[in-house]
Amino acid sequence: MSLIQTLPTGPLDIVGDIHGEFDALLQLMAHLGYDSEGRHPDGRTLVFVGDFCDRGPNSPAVLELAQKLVQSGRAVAVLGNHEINLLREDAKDGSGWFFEARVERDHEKFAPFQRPTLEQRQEIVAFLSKLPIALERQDLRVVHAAWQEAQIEAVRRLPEGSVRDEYDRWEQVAQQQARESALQERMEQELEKWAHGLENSQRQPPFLHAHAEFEANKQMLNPLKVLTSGVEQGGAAPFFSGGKWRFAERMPWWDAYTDSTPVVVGHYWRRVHKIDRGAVGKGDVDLFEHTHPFAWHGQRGNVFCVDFSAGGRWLERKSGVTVGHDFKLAALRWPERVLQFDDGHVQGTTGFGAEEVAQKVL
Ligand SMILES: [Mn+2]
Repeated sequence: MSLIQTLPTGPLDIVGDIHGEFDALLQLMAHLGYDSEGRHPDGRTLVFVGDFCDRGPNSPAVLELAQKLVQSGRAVAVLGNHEINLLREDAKDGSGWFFEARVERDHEKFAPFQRPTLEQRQEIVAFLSKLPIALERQDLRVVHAAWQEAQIEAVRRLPEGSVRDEYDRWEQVAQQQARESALQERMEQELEKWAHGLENSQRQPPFLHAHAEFEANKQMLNPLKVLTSGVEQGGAAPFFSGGKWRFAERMPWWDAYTDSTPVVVGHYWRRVHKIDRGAVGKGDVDLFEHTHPFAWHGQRGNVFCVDFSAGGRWLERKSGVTVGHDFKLAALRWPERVLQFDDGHVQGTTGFGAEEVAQKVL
């Protein structure tokens, strides 16, 4: 089986990035009308867009339930960038629930969080190793971050289970290219001149050109990376995101998406209310600044980001405000195009198929 697989037939409920928020997932499933086994009286099927884990209080329980639903054939799922980090043992900000090396540092920021037993760890890796990168059928496409035709075609040729090895291989290619083109040397020179490193949020580095070039190269070279963490290009100013200073910024790829098939993604931290992105460690450009919270987006109005930033709930717990006020878990019901939120709120979406191109011309 390929890493690009077929979506089930019938009506779907496409669930956004969960990030360890197990209670929100249970609430959402109940509001959608699923029982705990994932059965729905109207024969609907759950679809997960990835980013099940990291930051939130109970990633093991989320993954255990997802595994149960997927293995019983009652749900399908694609990998998010956070699952790929886990598979590659790349311990990043918020992954201390899984990685020993990160526990202490993450405790301060995200605790309390459940950690998996040895048996759960093995189950998690076995489950994630088998997930596809994208799902498709005639009327819909689902991928974690970006639907890009060339990268989809490259990944279509890769067999199920090959994500970790293929991803590692591309990382090596990027590093080799950097060494051969002296980019690596220029990056080292940049770091010699900047003594504070790239993980100190209080110390903003100058724009490091070689770093920007390397980040963008590394991102765009690797088809698995493009599909699961999006399209990037060298930015104009350094920004702090995901625990480190970065120089390549996310691009709204949907503005160049001209296919007629709608795409549903997660990943991009959309929000219902205005949130302080810097406070949740997202210092980059807000790609939804000029998009209505419930609107379809992109050139043809046929792309929808269903990630409503549940991954920021740790901040609400820390600051003592109502958990879930700003950071929500949502599902997009298809073909109805209605949003169901974990707090019970139901919301229609707007602008599907809107002729934004024509509007821009006017
Ligand atoms: Mn993501």
